[in-house]
Amino acid sequence: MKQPLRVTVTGAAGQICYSLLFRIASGEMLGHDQPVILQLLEITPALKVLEAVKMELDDCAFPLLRGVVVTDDAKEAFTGADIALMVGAKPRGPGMERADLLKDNGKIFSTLGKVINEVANTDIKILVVGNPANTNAYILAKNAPNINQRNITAMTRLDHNRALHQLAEKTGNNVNSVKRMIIWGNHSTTQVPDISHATINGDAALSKVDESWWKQEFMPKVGKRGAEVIAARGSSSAASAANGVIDHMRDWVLGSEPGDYVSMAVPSDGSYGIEKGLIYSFPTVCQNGDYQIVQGLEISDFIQAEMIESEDELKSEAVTVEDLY
Ligand code: NAX
Repeated sequence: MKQPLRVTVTGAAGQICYSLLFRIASGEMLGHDQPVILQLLEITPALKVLEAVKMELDDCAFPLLRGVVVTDDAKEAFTGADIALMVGAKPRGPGMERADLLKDNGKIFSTLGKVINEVANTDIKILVVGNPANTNAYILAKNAPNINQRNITAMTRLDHNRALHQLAEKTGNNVNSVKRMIIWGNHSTTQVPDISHATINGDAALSKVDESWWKQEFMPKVGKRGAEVIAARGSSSAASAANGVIDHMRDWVLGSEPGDYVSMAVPSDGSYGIEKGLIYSFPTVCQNGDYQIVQGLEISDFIQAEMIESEDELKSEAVTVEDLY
């Protein structure tokens, strides 16, 4: 039997985690032969609810779950962690500007970045989910210089999965017949859901749909899907976000499907002209516990302009929060 991996999860008493934790404990994220210890972090007022979540985890009698730590002490939560899922953040309140959200949540990620820098394994794999996810990851990275910077990522896998479904539904196919979907850029409405390289049962996706559909319906639909769910549900996507976390981390650790791409927001290495260091969503392939940005894709002028708009948004977000790093 393998040694247990320690998985730190922040915001563990929240909506997303109520779906996420049980799937990690059942082996869906790291494999059905991989024991785990969950190290759950919350703010003090949420500890009572988190204790109840622990009771339910205990009551599932998951064979792979070797321990659950419940704490409001960030040092305790990140010590020895192999993986960190950074879900905890404040939701955007009524009348709150994006800049206020950036600053408020940015503070959480500068504080936790410093703690991670001090106590975590330097090769810890980090996924930021709490919004604004890309810029929170950027702040975290700047505050955690000792950590392998490649391993500080943000989630666009939910956007990727939303895009797979929309294209599959439109063309009357199963999602698993759609390959090489790409989300470029920021996890925001400037994201670029790109089907230029996608295939459906091996055929070019662009040959199966009208240009007007993918530019005027598909792209805005995917970009605004989060708001559509909020309008219908009264709160933001939770189970589908948890599923995105599972997919992102499972593929990173265990490998993505050969021949397919998965979208991950990762520190730019300058690929496709994107400013180095920005946490930008790229098509990637994962193997041996690492990811590589897919290189050499031909980019149309239309997509290029969209990619730059999303990059510009990330640059301006970075300026808004520059006092946090
Ligand atoms: P909830 O409000 O249900 O849960 C958030 C939890 O974080 C709360 O229990 C809160 O006490 C905790 N928290 C706040 N500050 C903390 C801190 N400093 N340390 C530890 N825990 C802290 O939100 P939920 O629906 O679970 O969503 C969590 C985050 O995910 C939000 O920022 C949300 O906007 C974001 N999302 C990101 C998505 C993505 O694709 N990247 C999609 C879904 C979601 O919108």
